[in-house]
Amino acid sequence: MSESKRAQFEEIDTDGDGFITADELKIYLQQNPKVSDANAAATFNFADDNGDQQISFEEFTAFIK
Ligand SMILES: [Ca+2]
Ligand SMILES: [Ca+2]
Repeated sequence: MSESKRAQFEEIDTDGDGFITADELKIYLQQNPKVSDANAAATFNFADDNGDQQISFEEFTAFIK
């Protein structure tokens, strides 16, 4: 369970720095062309619980559970 979340997190975190940025999330979401820039940004802001413009693994797991 947590293993698959980690794998998904690492798939989105393309530069491997341990945080997902808005650009990384947008690129991931737009693999599905139905996701607009605005929706990607809204998803990012929702997941970024502490507002530091990065999604940590902790925030990510809270977001997708
Ligand atoms: Ca990253
Ligand atoms: Ca954050």
